[in-house]
Amino acid sequence: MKTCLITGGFGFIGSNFIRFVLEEKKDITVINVDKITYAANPKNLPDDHGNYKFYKTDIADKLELSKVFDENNIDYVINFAAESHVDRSIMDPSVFIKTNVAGTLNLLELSLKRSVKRFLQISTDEVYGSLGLTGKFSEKTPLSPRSPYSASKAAADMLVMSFFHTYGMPVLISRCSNNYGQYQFPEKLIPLVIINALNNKDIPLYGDGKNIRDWIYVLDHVKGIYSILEHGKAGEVYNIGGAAEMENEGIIKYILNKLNKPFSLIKYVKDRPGHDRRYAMDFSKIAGELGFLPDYDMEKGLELTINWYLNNENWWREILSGDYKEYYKTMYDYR
Ligand code: NAD
Ligand code: TDX
Repeated sequence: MKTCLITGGFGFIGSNFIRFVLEEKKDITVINVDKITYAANPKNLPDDHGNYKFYKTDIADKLELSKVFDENNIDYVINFAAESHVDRSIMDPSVFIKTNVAGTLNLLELSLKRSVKRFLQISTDEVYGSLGLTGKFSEKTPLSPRSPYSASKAAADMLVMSFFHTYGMPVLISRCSNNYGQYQFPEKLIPLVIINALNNKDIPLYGDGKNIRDWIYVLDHVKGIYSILEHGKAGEVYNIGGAAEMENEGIIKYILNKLNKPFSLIKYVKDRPGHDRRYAMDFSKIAGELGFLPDYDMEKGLELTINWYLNNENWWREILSGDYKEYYKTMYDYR
């Protein structure tokens, strides 16, 4: 039996990853450490599973976090915990530094002290900055973050690598493109479009709508993360991608068509400051070294995602009725 400490396990990607591990990997015990921020939802995981323990702990609180390490013999650490929304980082950057940078440092220090066997940092393509119409991000692309969110993630990546070079700690970093799928918080583009369309509400499209994101279905990301944990080489960075570049306007129109809703719901609004124009991932390294290839194309992934939101209205209606209302007003009312 191995013990894997997973932070941010009640969030979108973390919960999908934990569900995969509990269902598929019977020789792993999961310790989920989550602060339960606005983005977390304990209902993202069933509460009747074995091989699982939860701690309501802030990774930025080193003393509390050290208790988790004291009480468990941890073999692996996977750090999903983060403030993850670019727009929120523009409104209020400080918590991004606290969680994404200081929290990661706490995890690194405690993991080093306990000689964990592998430390996997879940990073993002956004650390590379913004592309023009051509080219792709490879692991050799210099870091050039442009939002407080991506700057905090880049800072964390650098700390992680420093623990490899300075202390010889067995760290790994994955950098993935934009995820979509089941259990994604409605502030992000794809669930926001599905939910607003179902409610016949305006869909805010930033700027000229031509920004491009490279999309990946969350279960492909989960698969990539597991392959890095199992077979990745310590001290290495691995890009993960879904080979699915799309303009924001195109993706919104695609979803509206699927839901039989009119394009007149689209409302062009003021652009996001510093809005990255295009992301595109070269993931040939993980494909060549670890045999990773995405299983879901955009058509299949979106069909599964749209159906999930159609079948899980209670899940998102509960979120919409809480603090999210206030957030939505602040973010969009005067845009
Ligand atoms: P999310 O916002 O849905 O979930 C984040 C989780 O982390 C929540 O459960 C939250 O409560 C928890 N958390 C936040 N601060 C914490 C703290 N101080 N201590 C403990 N727990 C804390 O995020 P997500 O979309 O699931 O992203 C997970 C990770 O993947 C992040 O590190 C993000 O940067 C990275 N990532 C996300 C995407 C994407 O498209 N969503 C793409 C690439 C990488
Ligand atoms: O209302 C909106 N209107 C709009 O036009 C929102 C929420 C977004 N957008 C645009 C901005 C982006 O070009 O859609 C695109 C996607 O936006 P987000 O869903 O906010 O994602 P993005 O900013 O690309 O970042 C995401 O991918 C990388 C995740 O939130 C990050 O956590 C991850 O690291």
